Amino acid sequence: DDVTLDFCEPGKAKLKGQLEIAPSAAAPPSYDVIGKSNLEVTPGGKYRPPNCRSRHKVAVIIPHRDREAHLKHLLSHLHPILQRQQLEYTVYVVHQIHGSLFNRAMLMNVGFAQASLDNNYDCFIFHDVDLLLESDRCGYHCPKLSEHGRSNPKHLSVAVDKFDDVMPTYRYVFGGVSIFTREQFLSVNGFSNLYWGWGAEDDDLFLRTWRKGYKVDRTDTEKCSFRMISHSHDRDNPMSAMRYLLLKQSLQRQNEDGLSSLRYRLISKTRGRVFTNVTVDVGGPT
Ligand code: UD2
Ligand code: MN
Repeated sequence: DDVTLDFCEPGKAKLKGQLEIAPSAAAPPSYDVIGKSNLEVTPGGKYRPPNCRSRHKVAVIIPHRDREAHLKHLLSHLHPILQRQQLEYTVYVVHQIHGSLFNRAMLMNVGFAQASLDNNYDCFIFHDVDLLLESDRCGYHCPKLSEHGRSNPKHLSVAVDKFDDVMPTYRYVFGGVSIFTREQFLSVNGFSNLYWGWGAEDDDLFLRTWRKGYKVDRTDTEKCSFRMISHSHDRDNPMSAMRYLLLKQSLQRQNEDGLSSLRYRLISKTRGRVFTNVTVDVGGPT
């Protein structure tokens, strides 16, 4: 931390409000182009405001496989927003190798663990690769440090415009984009590691969150709406047949299944021009 600088003033952030979103059918910019439009972002996809001290140290964690076009769209959209919001942040892309079913939740846990090895982030944003924010007045951060003690995890993607159709939201929805402080995420023991394939890992996290005495905060998220880039079901992410069974046992497992039982093989960790890439083998269902 540069303690010689004054804290950033939210009122001085140069926000734009409603944002333009390029049609997702358009070809995404290359990483090179994204880098050139974000010259203050340093290798690994890191940024800190040059003239003030950020109140937030954020790690953005994006689970990924075979969605590179979406990743480019997201990075080119998100980097400028996070800089305008005066955040100190790093973008982590956690990439699962081929060979088994996709495990979104486990990739989030890996992202948390790997980011924590790099820096003392106080805030973690778990972010689908295909969600584009529609207004930069939606804050990508945790409550202020002084409020951490009594704050709740946040669900940001309350309104998702899915392929020009509004996605049904239910009270316990927690997928898309969610935000935890370090303490909150440790307290719920992260995500479950057992959800292979599509579905319910986000509902599981919701239950874990309530079980540890938190509520899911959506109070200041009226400015947070998203556009989901059009996509079909991924070949290696079929709907999980086990998902409801797993969900039923969720709370009995919570303390043994999660960050505390996370095992994976780190294949590589590299600092790319606009993100830190963590490639992992998380195994497969046993
Ligand atoms: C919903 C949730 C999502 C997750 C999912 C069920 C919202 C807005 N989204 O999204 O958070 O809970 O249901 O698992 O509520 N991914 C890849 N490669 C793959 C498969 C998935 O990169 O082959 C990643 C990628 O970041 C993607 C995310 O996993 O955005 C979720 O998968 P999805 O987009 O197919 O799921 P979706 O849109 O039904
Ligand atoms: Mn999606």
